[in-house]
Amino acid sequence: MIREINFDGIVGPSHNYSGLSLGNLAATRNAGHVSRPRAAALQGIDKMRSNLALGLVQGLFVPQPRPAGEWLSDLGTTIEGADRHIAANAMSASSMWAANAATVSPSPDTADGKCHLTVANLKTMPHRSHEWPATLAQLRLAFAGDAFAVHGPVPPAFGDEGAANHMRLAPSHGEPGVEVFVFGVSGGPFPARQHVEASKAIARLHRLDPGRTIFAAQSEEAIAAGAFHNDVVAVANGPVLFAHEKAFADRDELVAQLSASLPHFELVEVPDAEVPLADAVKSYLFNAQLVTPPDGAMTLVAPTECRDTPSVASWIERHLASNGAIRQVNFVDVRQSMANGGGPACLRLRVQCDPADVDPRFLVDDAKLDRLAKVIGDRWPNEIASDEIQSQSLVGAVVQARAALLDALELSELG
Ligand code: SUG
Repeated sequence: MIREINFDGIVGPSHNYSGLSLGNLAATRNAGHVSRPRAAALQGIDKMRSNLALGLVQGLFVPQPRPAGEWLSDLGTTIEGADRHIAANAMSASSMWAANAATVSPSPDTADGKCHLTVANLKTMPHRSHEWPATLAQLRLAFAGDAFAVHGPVPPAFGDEGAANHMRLAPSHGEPGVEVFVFGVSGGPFPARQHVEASKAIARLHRLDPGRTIFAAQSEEAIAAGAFHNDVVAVANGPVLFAHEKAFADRDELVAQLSASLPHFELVEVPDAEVPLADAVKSYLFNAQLVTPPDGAMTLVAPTECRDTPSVASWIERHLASNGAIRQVNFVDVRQSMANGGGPACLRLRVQCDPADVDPRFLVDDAKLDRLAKVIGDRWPNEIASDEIQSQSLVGAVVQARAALLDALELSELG
């Protein structure tokens, strides 16, 4: 049976704040701060635990090899020899944000009845541009059977940032849906990271029905306000689109298209007058997981920052009291990731498929999370200061920590 599985990226042992993503306001603000990789990874584990407790199916992706040796070698250098900026790009733990791993079209939407995944090229930011080969290796292992078609990246002339710019609406997960690809044209002072050429290529490769595929531009104002991915200002689940009023360049057109193609389409829109764009970006209200647990009560898994932002906290209170589409809000503490601009939704890739078709090493239960928490507690660095990025002892600890995790998951072949 088709279920939604959230695959969370485990926060890697090299998690640090290097201010590498122009247009990502949190990452820029926290550049140079001391990071806490162990706490970061344990926050991620706790989020997975609370989603399991909701009755959801949970999966994981493992951190990538850091330093990124092949990338450094292609640049003719090593982690010891590289200048500080290149070294930071090679040590980033950014693959934790699994929403940028791939774009996924489940089997009910595709002409060949397979679940298609295209690994994101992430070409706009140097530290993310070298993620895709290790991501692809993992996707090919996790989704190996005939039920899946795993594609390489679209050519790097065209930026693709994966599921963070893709939304699927459907009456239920197992029924044919409408796929919305959101792209950027201009971001004011910031780059538009998702290009329409890439989105269209993915829709073709995934063999989607053009009649049930929508391309919508992000508003320039949203990108300029810090919405470097669409999932900072919008999220969909089932027939519901939860979005900020200013998320899209042509909001009316998108709403008209969705209403025409999806019976029971429901828009939960947050007006700028109630939650200004700046508060939405700061709190990551929309970078939440909008999920349907087995009891059917649509739940928003939102960062604790939403509780601490008055305009957002009151909007949530009003929505719950009004008996709106979102019936419940669970707050999760992912502050270490948030400080780099990654909320609960960034940390997961949604795949709607039969869990029996997935390599079980990528699925978790509480017992497996206990084992992972032990490895993380024993091996992950407590803190990383920005001047430590190239230190031999840190690099050694990062390599060994990852090896211990792969060993615990019996995934050493990804070594
Ligand atoms: O690509 N931050 C990530 C955050 C990604 C969030 N993902 C989604 N919205 N789906 C990025 O900007 C910061 C790394 C640093 O600066 O050290 C970073 O890469």
